[in-house]
Amino acid sequence: MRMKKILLLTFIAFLAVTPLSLAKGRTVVSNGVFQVTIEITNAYYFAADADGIENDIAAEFTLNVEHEGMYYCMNKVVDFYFLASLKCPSGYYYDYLYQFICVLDTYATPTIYFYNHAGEAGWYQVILTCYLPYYANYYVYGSDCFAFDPPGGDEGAGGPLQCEIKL
Ligand SMILES: [Ca+2]
Repeated sequence: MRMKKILLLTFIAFLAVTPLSLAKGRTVVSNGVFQVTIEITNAYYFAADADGIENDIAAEFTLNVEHEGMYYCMNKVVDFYFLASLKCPSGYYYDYLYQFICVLDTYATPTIYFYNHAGEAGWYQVILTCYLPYYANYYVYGSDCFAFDPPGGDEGAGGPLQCEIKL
């Protein structure tokens, strides 16, 4: 009994000291015909736009779109949605919805830029969710998350909030 308690406490202690930046992984979304795999590989802040303030966030991810399953697909074009979300230390969320249209088989390493969003000190989370069509009016979805703590303090607000994805 005592050993179980020690093991449980050790496990909890391990979870408590695991950095959030390690909590990342590959996410596979499949509708039985197409499979989309996403993984946020890195996220950081820097000065990306003309204001010169280090309050811009970049999140690099890998995107792999391929055919899956036994069904032959005549249409080689895949159409799906990406929700790019940024959670700030204050708890505010910024969500940007993108439509992706690509041909099979696609592998890309895009980068999401959140301009002028890093105005607070503390931990940020980038969450990328893929919505893949599944029959009419239904979607299958999956998310990948990357947490990071930009060094330094409060950089303050800069220009307007913008988001873009560059391939
Ligand atoms: Ca900026």
